[in-house]
Amino acid sequence: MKVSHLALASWLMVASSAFAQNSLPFDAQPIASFDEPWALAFLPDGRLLVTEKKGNLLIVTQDGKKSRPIGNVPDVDYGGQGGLGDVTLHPDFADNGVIYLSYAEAGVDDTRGAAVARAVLTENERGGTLDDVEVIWRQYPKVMGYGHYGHRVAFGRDGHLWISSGDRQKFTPAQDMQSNMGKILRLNDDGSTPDDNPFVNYLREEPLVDDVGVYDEIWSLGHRNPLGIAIDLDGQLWDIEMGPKGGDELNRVVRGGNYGYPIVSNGDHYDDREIPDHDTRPEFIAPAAWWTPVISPGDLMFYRGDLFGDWRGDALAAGLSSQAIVRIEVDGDSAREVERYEMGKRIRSVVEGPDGALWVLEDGADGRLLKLTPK
Ligand SMILES: [Ca+2]
Repeated sequence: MKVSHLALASWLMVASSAFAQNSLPFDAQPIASFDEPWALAFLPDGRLLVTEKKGNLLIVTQDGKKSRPIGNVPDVDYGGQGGLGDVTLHPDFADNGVIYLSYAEAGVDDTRGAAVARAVLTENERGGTLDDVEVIWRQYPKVMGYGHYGHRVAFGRDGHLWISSGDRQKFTPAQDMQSNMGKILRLNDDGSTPDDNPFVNYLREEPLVDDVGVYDEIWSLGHRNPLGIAIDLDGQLWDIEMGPKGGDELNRVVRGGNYGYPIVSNGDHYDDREIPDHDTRPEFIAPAAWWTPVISPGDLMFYRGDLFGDWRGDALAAGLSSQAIVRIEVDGDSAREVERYEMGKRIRSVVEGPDGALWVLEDGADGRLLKLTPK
C-alpha cells in the first residue's frame, strides 16, 4: 500500500497528540475558572489565594468556592503583561496575617513599573480586606510600555524576600546598577535592605554612580524577564526567564552573579539581530538549562512532596507558548529537561498543595484552576 507522506505525517501528528493526552501520568481535575488568573498561594488551612490580572484577589476553597474580591487591594495598571501579579505569604503568616502582592503601578507621563505591597489580610463576612497596606518595593525607574515586569515574589529559607524584576523590554537596564530592572533583588521582610547584600558598598567602589541608586538591593543582574523564582530543597534560589527569540533560561542564582543579558543570550533579537551566545563571554554565568525553541516559562517551583514520589527535588516550569508543564532534573549547578506534559492550554502557574498534589492555573480570560494527582 502506498501512503502519501502528507497523510502519514498528519496521521502521526494525530496519533502523537492522542498519545500525549493518554500518557499523562496524572489526572487533571478542573476546580474553578478565573478571569486572567496569574498566581496562587496556599493558606495554612488549605484554602488558596488566587490573583486575577485585572486586580482581584480571591480566597478559594479546594472544591472551588470563591470569596468576593478582597477589599483594599492596591490599584493596578492593567494592560499588556501588567496588572495584579504574584501573591505570597509571610513565613509567619499564621501569626501575623501578612501577605505580599506584586502588581504594575502607574507613574507619571504614561510610565509604569512593578511594585510590591505588604499588607495584613483580615477575613470578614464579606470575604476579607487588606489592612496596613504598605508599598515596600518599586521598579526603578518607571518607564513606558507594558511588558517584562517579572515581579515574582518568594521567601527564602533564611527569611529574606526575593523579588524578580524584568528588564521592561528596555534591554540595557539589566546591566545598569542604577536601575533595579533586569535584576533579582533581596530584601528584608519589611522591605529594608539586608546589610550583607553583595553591592551595599557599590557607591564607595564606583563613585561615579549617583547616590539615588538601588544597587544595595541587587542580588544578581543581567536577567531578562524572570517570571519564575523558586528555592530548591537545599535552600538554593533559581530563576526561569523568557529569552528573546530563543534562549529561555533556567539559572542557579548566586550572590552577585551577572547572567549577561542583553550582552549575551543563547537566543537572538526578534528583528534577527544576533546576540552573542553565552559561550563567547565566560565572565557571564551561563544558564543551567536553556531552550530553543522556547517554552515561554511563566512560573517555577521545586517539588517537595511524596504524592509524585519520583519527582521529589525536581523543578517544574509552567509553559505559556509551549502549553505544557516541563519537569527538570537539577544536579548541582546543572539541569536538564526530563519530561514535558502537554496540557493543551497556556500554563501560567504551578504550585504544590499541602498533600503534594499540584495546582495549576491556565492563562487567559477563562483560565481554569486544575488539581493534578497521579493516575
Ligand atoms: Ca545568541
